[in-house]
Amino acid sequence: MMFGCSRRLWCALSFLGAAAGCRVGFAHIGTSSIKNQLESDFRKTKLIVQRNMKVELLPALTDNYMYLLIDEETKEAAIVDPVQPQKVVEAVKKHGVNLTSVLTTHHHWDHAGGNEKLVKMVSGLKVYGGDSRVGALNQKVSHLTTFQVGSLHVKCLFTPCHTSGHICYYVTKPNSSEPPAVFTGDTLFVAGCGKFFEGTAEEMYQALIEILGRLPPETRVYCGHEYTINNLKFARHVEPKNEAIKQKLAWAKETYNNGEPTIPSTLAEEFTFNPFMRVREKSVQQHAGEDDPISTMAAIRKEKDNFKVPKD
Ligand SMILES: N[C@@H](CCC(=O)N[C@@H](CS)C(=O)NCC(=O)O)C(=O)O
Ligand SMILES: [Zn+2]
Repeated sequence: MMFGCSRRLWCALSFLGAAAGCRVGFAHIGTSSIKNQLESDFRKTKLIVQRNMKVELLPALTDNYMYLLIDEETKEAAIVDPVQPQKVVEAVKKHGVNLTSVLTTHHHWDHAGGNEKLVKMVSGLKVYGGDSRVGALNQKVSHLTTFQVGSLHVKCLFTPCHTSGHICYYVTKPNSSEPPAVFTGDTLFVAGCGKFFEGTAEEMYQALIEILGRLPPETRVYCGHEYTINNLKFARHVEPKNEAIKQKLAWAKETYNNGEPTIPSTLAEEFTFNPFMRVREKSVQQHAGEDDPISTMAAIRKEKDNFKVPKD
């Protein structure tokens, strides 16, 4: 019931937000910040519990996610892309953990825009990132830099394209049989990928296929935005006969309508329904009218940039 109300009000407000005509930095505008507030209050948090690590999904703004990563052994924690610091501090308190690290995927406002405030609220934070444009950065990382959050191992994966300094964070617990986690920011989304603002199709191919695609298939994918439904509608347009896309879309609609996150997926799943991870498949290449994976990547990204998302 609550959902229906919030959702209708959101639609009205999002029209006002769209009329204001802005993208990055939109939360500074009055109507949009009300919209952000409503939307992220409605969206539920979700806790993924493993024996050695917990990940709490914290919805932020309209469709962003922040992630609280907890090492169960030491109760040390890290936060990924803390754009709304007050919510982070509340989650840290609720779990009774020691927040030591900020993992920043890229410098865009909707991801790194809370860093400066958070370092004032919590002392001694290590702020990781791969781009000097990241606010409050004090631990600059590059490809294959490693560090720890308590007993958890974090490996930085440099995936330039959406931005030229984008980093994904791959997290494992040594000697554990449980699935690893990868925080993919705006490089890999569930069933999609980020826009190529500062890079090329070749770089996105490298990121999705050669780097992320080579992680263990059971790795859980925690991405920067709740874009799953729109991404799957585009995926269906690319591959109308793909059953994995149809099934995932039906599941995502139901999940989203319950106010629940559609995240995480796994890398194995992504290879079944994400067109940008399927650029080596004949069906995707034929749709694009291309015969190699990188030209296909370029063509479908361009097509998605102009795709009018159908209502159903
Ligand atoms: N299509 C987005 C528009 C916002 C946008 O451009 N998002 C950026 C990340 S902040 C992006 O890379 N989107 C990927 C895409 O639209 O395929 C939406 O559904 O709201
Ligand atoms: Zn973003």
